[in-house]
Amino acid sequence: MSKVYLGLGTNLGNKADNIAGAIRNIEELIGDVVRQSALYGTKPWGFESDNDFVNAVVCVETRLSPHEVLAMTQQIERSMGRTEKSENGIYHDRIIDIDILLYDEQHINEPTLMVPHPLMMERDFVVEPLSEIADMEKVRKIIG
Ligand code: PH2
Ligand code: MG
Ligand code: MG
Repeated sequence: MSKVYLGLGTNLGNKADNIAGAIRNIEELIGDVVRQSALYGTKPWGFESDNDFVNAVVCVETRLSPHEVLAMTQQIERSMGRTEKSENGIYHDRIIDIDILLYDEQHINEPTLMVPHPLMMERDFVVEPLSEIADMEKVRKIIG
C-alpha cells in the first residue's frame, strides 16, 4: 500500500458538494481516504477571479501507481464536469481540481507528472490543510 496526498480545490457551483463528490469518487477509484482536512475558504492564488475557492487535502491509501492515480484524478475531474485545464500557468475557474501532492517518498519529474507537486509549499491553500493531516517535518524531508 502506498500513501498519496491529494489537494482538492473548487471555485464554482456548490463547493462543499464538489469536495464531497470528489472524495466519494476517490474512495471508489483510488483507495481508502484515511485522513481528511477541514474545508478552507481561500482567495484565488495566481489568477484573478470573483469566485473564491474551497480547498482541502486528503490522504489516501492506494494500490495504484502514481501514473494510475493521475489517470483516475483526471477521470474524476472530467466526470464531475471539469472542462478547462490550466495551460502555460494560466489558471481558470473550475468545478474540481485534484492534484497529486505527495506519493510516499517518491520523486517523479515528467512533463505531465511532477511529484512532489513543485509549487505546493508556496501555496497557503495547500500548506494549511496539509499541516492538519501530515507531519510537515517529514514532508520537508521528502521535498528536500
Ligand atoms: N489552484 C490553482 C491556482 N490558484 N487558488 C486557490 N485559492 N486554490 C486553488 O486550489 C488554486 C488556486 C491551480 O490549480
Ligand atoms: Mg491545482
Ligand atoms: Mg490540477
